[in-house]
Amino acid sequence: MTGQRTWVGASVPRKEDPRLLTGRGRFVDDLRQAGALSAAFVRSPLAAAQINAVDLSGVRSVDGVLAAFSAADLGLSGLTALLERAEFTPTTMPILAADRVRYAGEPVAIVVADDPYAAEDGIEQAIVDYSPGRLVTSIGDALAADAPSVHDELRANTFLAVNPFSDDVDEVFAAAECVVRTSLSSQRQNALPLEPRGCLAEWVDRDDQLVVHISSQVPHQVRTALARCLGLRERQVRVIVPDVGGGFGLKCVVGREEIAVAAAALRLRRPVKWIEDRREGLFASFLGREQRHQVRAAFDGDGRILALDADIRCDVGAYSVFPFTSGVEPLMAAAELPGVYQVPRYRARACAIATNKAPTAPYRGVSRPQIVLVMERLMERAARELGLDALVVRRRNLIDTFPYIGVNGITYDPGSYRESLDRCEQRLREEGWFELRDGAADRVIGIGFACFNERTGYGTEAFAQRKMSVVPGYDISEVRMDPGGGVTVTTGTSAHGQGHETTLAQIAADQLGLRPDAVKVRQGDTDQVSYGWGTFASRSAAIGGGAVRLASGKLATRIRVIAAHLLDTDEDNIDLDDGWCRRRDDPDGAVPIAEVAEVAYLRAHRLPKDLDPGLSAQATFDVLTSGTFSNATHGVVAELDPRTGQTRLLRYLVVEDCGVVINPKIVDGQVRGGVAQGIAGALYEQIGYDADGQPTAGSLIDYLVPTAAEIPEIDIEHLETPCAFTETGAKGMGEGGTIGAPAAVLNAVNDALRDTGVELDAVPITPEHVLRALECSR
Ligand code: MCN
Repeated sequence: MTGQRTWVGASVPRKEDPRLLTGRGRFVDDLRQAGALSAAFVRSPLAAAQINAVDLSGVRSVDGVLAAFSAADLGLSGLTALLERAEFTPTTMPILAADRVRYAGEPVAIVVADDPYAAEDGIEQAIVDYSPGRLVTSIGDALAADAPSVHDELRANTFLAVNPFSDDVDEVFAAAECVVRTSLSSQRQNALPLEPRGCLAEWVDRDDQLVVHISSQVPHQVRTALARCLGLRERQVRVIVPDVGGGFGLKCVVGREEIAVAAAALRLRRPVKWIEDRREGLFASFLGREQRHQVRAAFDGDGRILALDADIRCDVGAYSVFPFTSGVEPLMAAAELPGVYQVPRYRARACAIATNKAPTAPYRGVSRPQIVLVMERLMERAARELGLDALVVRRRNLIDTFPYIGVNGITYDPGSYRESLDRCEQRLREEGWFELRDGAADRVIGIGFACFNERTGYGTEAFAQRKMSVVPGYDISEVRMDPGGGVTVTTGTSAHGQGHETTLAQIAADQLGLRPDAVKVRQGDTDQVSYGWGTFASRSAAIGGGAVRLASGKLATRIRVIAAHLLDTDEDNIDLDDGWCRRRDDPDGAVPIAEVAEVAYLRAHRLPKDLDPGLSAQATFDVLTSGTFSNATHGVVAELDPRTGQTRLLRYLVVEDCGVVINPKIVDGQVRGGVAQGIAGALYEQIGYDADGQPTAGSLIDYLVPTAAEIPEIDIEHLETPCAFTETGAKGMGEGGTIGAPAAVLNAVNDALRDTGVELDAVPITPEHVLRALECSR
């Protein structure tokens, strides 16, 4: 046995918090490099236009400006993200717009100056001659017969159109006792990390390397993109990710601005820094979530689903992003729509539509907030049509035998779908919320539930099925012990708020018989981490944690071999525990792990004859199935104010199951943050566009980010169905809060509106929507 399970499962305080909470974190903008210059971007004021000429001579004469480059000056190839499927049309996102702009805010030139103020002054002197063109700002516009093309290569402004499930469902619908429909729409949102994007790039002669510090979730993928765009070898690019103040998916794609900054640093042979400002971040960064779903479901008289027929359209903006492509939203929505329910027949069409708006990235939850909204609305509608209780209808349809192979070809590993719903309902009943709702004649109160699963730990196989040309999946970890017994774990994951320095240390500590504070987790440096795919898709606990556990286990074996030699016994007779290697058969036979480390490096003559000096081990881990599904039920009590139309959440309960919980405190924090983002999507945040393609939210006055005053106390209860095929038994959970919240809130609001005859099926639910609905009953 290698160590005892003592740290996995414990709420170890986050190792990163002392520095982050006392202002001692080091984010990109904290990095000071002698002689560093500042960059800023000339951006298109128009959403669609030809560029006739770019004149930067006035920019270059501004005091403090050192250089200004247009696309022609830099001469870079753009980023082309590929899906290897015929239904996808590849397009290129140029690093700077050359002959055409496709969204308001698109970068046209980069200005480099002594300081950010001079760079901003420089921007104002740029003269760009545009010929405004026709534009499309909605799915409807983009698909119109006479619509202008966002890219000449695209037919009908469609990056991707798939028909992945094509059961002949029409006969089922014709014969079904109950058919319900939903036309669900969700708005465009900004992931809005606290720290905007940014980078600092410089060429280092000594290492023959471009070194780029960047706020990113995917350092190795940034390296590949930089090397390809700049004509360098991968070895000549080092990407370092310092502390990152959130990403939420926005930073798991590669930005064109960062490549332009690196190109400028190469040209000038000076360090160049760019920090996105909040306004740029709001409208010219990567957005997400704008979708329209037309879905019908056939039910039998008992409320069992017979078939599902879905048409899914995603407005993905002007460009396909590297490496995930513009296909990520429609492909995930179509593949995972059935969710926690047993759907025997399924037809889906899904497409990614180009519009003259900022491109989209896979924002936390990626399409699952929307598909859960769809399924949960369908459950409620069917129940209403059939005169059944909506929770009863859910229970009749929940997947209840595992593993379950869905109509979508996905294998669902065991979870607690029914138990989480039962428990959530039971708690809200015991607390008297149903009585309050039914008894308070002078108040408008509703209760909403959302049952869902979260596919996590996508391995190589799952991404290969999506037919990405760059296929993420596995992770590699190396665990090294130094001569003093200290441990460094490298991981290819790249935390940006998730607390991996703590949780991955807990996993290693258990294997090595050490305390987590003896383990340092090193991530986010392509020269120091062997290889990895970064942090997204709630993969780090399941896949990164698996690699860490395997590598630590290998190192533990090596330590036991040396200890056994020193203690004159067999390695099987050695336990690693609390810093010691102990003989099982003799309480007095023990040697400190630190002494084993010292022998391994400094007194190698004491090692067993066939053992090399040093203490390190490496391992790779991948998930070779469809992934692992965590699950949850959210229960919400909402009260509507009939005078203002405001929605106030009185109670928020999450009953969730992410398998073995490595660190309950961190998991609870993830759930709470996720729910807050989900509530933001349900009730507040929206990036709108006017008819000219101008974003209507240019500051945080217009983009309504909820504060602590709007977010209720979030109560969390855990169930635990260990995953059979991850090394730790953990399933991922980093997106679940965001996935379940919009549906639970929308269901609660619709429940409150039950006497009005109005059902809402769009988010955000604004006070206007609520007031209009309430007026129907007056
Ligand atoms: N964890 C655990 N036990 C489990 C599962 C997870 O203790 N059974 C811990 C993990 O060890 C990790 C955290 O919970 O410390 C989240 O783990 P996981 O579900 O594996 O997700 P990732 O670490 O891969 O994070 C990605 C996920 C995604 S996809 C987005 S988007 C997201 C998120 O996490 N963006 C975030 N959480 C975020 N949190 C912050 N603060 N900032 C972001 O940008």
